[in-house]
Amino acid sequence: MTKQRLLFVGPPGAGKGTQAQQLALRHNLLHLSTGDLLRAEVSAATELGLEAAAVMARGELVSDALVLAIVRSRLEQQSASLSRGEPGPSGWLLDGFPRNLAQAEALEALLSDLDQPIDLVVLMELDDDLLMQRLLGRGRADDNTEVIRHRLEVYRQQTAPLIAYYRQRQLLQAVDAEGSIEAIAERIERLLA
Ligand code: B4P
Repeated sequence: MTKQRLLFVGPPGAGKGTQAQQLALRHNLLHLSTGDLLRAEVSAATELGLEAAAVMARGELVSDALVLAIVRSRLEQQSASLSRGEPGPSGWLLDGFPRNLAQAEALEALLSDLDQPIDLVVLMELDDDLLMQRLLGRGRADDNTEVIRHRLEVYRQQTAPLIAYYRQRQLLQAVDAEGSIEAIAERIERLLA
């Protein structure tokens, strides 16, 4: 059976969102991007969005409690709908979450409650120069040189420790994120079998 509970980890601009969206479609997985969910809150100008907007614009991480509340409610909803036998995706793909050890530990506890262990953690690896090029090309509000540099620093300090955390649990597989979108998708597909 194909692996169907997946995490995508990697530096900003590695292409997590790009690959996650396509993979979720191909395999009928629930795609949860904390970045997209936060941006939706910002656009809707909710209380949560107002709190997140300034933090995101600085390239820092939004508070763990806030992000966790979002992920928890979505995963619990899906689990409840599965146990009622309703149609819908049976697996999920978390893109950009967790982003630090506290989030990883909270996720572990949540998934243990739901009896849904992680099958695979995909680490997308790319050089800083290429990350910078891709993000400047994308041109989102938080994609300017200074903020990108800060996001890379935040990644190194807070997110990169997840690599050892998941490697130790024998869940981590690294993928070279340089090349065409299709070539990278094929590399990821090979890990799912
Ligand atoms: P995210 O939304 O997660 O975005 P990202 O890491 O910047 O980008 P990603 O790796 O998904 O790259 P993409 O596919 O778009 O985070 C944004 C902010 O949200 C964070 O800084 C933080 O403030 C907040 N946040 C999110 N999750 C959080 C959490 N768990 N806790 C706290 N805060 C959180 O690709 C980038 C560009 O490259 C695109 O233009 C794409 O078209 C291009 N591209 C992709 N693949 C390519 C390829 N193979 N070749 C050439 N270009 C490619």
